[in-house]
Amino acid sequence: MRILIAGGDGFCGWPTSLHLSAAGHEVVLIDNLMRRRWDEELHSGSLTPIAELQQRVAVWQQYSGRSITAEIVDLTDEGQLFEVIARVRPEATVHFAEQSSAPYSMIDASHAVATQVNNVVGTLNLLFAIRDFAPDCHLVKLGTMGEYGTPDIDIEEGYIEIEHNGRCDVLPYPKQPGSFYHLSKVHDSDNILFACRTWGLRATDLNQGIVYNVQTEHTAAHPGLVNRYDYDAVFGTVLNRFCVQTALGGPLTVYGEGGQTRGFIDLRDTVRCIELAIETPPPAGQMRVMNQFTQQFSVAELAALVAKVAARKGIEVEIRKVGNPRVERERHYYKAAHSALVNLGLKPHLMSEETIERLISIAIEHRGRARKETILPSIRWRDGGAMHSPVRVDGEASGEAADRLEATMRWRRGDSAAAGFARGRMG
Ligand code: USQ
Repeated sequence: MRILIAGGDGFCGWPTSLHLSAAGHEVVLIDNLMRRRWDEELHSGSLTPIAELQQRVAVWQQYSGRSITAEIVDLTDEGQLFEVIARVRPEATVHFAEQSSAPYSMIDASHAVATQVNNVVGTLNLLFAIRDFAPDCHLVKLGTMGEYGTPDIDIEEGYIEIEHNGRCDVLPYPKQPGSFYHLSKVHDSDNILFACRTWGLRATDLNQGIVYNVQTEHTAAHPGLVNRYDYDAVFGTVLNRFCVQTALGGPLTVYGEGGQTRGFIDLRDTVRCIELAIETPPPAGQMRVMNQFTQQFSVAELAALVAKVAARKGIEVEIRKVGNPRVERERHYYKAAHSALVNLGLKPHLMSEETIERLISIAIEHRGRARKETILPSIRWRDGGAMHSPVRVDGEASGEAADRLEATMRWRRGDSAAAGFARGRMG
């Protein structure tokens, strides 16, 4: 199949591009390299050294004998995007090309606006491009479990049957997202549903949980194919962060009570889920929704698991409850359906001590590259104020902590290159 992968240079996009190429599909990868620029803006970066996009693609060709076409395209540039869709006429498009960090979207007004403009405008342009140039194309869109929030009832896969005043209908499941990033995904879902209903497009919205692990068979095959490993407070996700924190001597930063419960998925299952979705397109006019995660854990459970695996490796790591920068429920009911992908054939890689041990080992191998000052959260979501965290990461001098605070305040005043950069994205 001819598959366009938007956002193919990122954490999920790159391994998915390799997986689909290895499976024999014709892959055209588009990306605006924004994820690498956010690293520069935040003075953070992947713990693992990652090759430039064109290098990666060249290594893949040498290693596998298969080619991936890579092009620099920004989805918010309607002209660029329309040209590529009209030329490639993809049979399926996988859309990862979004700002994916909740904390990034909560930094200040410019970052919230940049997130929503990038995500909502990019997706809208893609919908119009598909309508006009490839109307049979199956759009496979990465949504997020965070669209649902943490309601006090079971979460379904996209839709819920509701009985009201004696009548019954199947309606989109209510959404209570927890950040401007998660909200951008809700807006996307509404726009996609509308486009399917109005224009007869076909789409799958994959509400993905928190991805852990950094490797797939293909990214581990060659140093030039290595995937990113994020651990900073803005882009790093919780389990991967705990593994890097372990490698750096701790502590494991549990925000608040640690009862926050979420759906989790191994990166190896992410790439397989995308493949399963592509192989089974919904009929024209339908937006199918599948919850893409395999297990639920609370943050405290994960911290305990990582500490246990660390102890087995001879590393004592402290679990520390730190002030929660976010506004979220720290103890709550959580039960979310996730059978659709299993019904399509997914055989989950359930969370194992081996995977965690491997993540810690990779982190130890590259710990010299870690920027410790990026680990602690610096922005309070409630009011945008700076966190005065009592936590010290090993080796962090108090001067560095003060620098971080000062950088945060500069950011908030809007006189840094970072804020200017975010505003520039809107123009
Ligand atoms: N948390 C900690 N300590 C940390 C980091 C996080 O306790 O050091 C907690 C957070 O407070 C939160 C939970 O862990 O309750 C998850 O945080 P996260 O940063 O791992 O994930 P999140 O911000 O929810 O976002 C990530 C991805 C996003 C994706 C989402 C799926 O960055 O792209 O959409 O996971 S979901 O969470 O299901 O919405």
